[in-house]
Amino acid sequence: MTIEIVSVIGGKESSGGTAYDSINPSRVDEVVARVRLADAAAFSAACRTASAAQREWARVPAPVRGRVVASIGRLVEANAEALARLVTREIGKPYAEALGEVREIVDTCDFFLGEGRRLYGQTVPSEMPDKNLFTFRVPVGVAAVITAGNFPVAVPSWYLVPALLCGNAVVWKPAEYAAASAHALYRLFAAAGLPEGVLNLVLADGPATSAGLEEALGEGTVHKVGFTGSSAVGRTVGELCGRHLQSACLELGGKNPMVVMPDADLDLAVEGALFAGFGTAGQRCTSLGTVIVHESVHGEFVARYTRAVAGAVIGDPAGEVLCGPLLDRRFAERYEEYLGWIEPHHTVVSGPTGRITADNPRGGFDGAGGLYYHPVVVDGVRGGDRLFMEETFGPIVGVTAFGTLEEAIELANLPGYGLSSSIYTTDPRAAFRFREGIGAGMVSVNNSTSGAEAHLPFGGNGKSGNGSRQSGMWVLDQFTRWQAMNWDYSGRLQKAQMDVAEI
Ligand code: UN1
Repeated sequence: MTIEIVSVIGGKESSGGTAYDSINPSRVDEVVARVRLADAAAFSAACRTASAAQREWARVPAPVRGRVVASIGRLVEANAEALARLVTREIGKPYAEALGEVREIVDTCDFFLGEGRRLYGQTVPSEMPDKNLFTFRVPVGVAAVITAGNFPVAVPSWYLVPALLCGNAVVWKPAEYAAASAHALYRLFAAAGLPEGVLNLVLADGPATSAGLEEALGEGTVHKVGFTGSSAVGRTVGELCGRHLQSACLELGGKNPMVVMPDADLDLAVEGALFAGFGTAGQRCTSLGTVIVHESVHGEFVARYTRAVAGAVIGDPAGEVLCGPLLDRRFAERYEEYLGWIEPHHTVVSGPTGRITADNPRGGFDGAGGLYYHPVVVDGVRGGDRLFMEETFGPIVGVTAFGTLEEAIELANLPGYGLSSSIYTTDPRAAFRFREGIGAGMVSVNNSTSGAEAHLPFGGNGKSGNGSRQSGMWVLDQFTRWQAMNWDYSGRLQKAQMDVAEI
């Protein structure tokens, strides 16, 4: 069944726009949704609508906004399976993972519904008598939220839920190739009782979004941008915001390392490398980039990893598979370019590479018109190789060997990303030294690089982001600003720094 979807601004469906088909990557000739893409003017109009609606929304008491968040959570829970099925159909994410992704929205709502009753400010001692100091969290205003399609519903909820809870209005621009999933989530949010204009869905392509965003920033109708996507686009978004003195919360790419120490449980490490490398077809920002394995266990690790990859089930994401198709045609094209980064001094230990087709099948599986690719493990990558340094969004993992922990840490930091990282060891000293030395925002010990829980700070450094953090209470600093208040009841003018009380 093909559905027709359009942007929703101020509660009204907007007509017109360029036609775009969101396809099923498991069968590329199946259209999931016929989408109308809005232009830049529609984007900036949505920001004006949001700006007008935000003032009233900010006056709704935070505990009441928390109740709306609670309703969103219950509605998502009640529709979890249908939403997960749609995600699987539209982006090819294995159903179990899609259901987990929907669960992550519910977890996010559960966390923030209580925050509506906290959203604490502080009382702060004054340096003068008869004077009290306070802090308040105030909403930023309008948040423009621009999200990728690899997590088409959970990652948007990381922005939408806290932004709305804090009293902001939102203009949400999801990835076009995940428009149907986004639209379904939008409808659940709207059904929870948000006033019109508080959450707006704008379906648009990149150029229209950046032109519309620039206009809105210039008009002063956007006060925060939440962006999840590539490091290259993130840089542009950050520049745009900086020019208008607004800030962005950037969640960008990763080249996430996994260090395997000589004392590691190798089977556990292999299991972690299999999931982080090839779950979601390697298309998480937290997916595994390179395994950095101690030279004494390198051969054994590669042998076990190769066996595990050979046995991994790839196929229809509606079934029980590790790896489905790539997200969309453009990701498949880009992934084929990454395969060109394999160099003569590398050894493809999992092979063959490329698309799974009748001519290049995997076991009996011929991919049947889907964007399915062989999982690739490349041994012998070296620091400085393109494959070692740059994110490859897809099912390809590099392996390299190291001698000392210091070397491993240096290699792990070398690509200059800093999102997720992991170490497998039974030695707590190695684990803590790794944590101290690694530049990543997230560190796992004896667990894979992907699969962060929804209430820890999520985010990266370096090429992975601008240090902003999503999730948990830390994201409140993205969607509120601190307001300081002082109240002097001395009845005279007490001057700070000049009238400090003496003892
Ligand atoms: C992403 O790919 O943008 O930690 C987010 C994880 C997931 C989120 C990934 N919870 O792998």
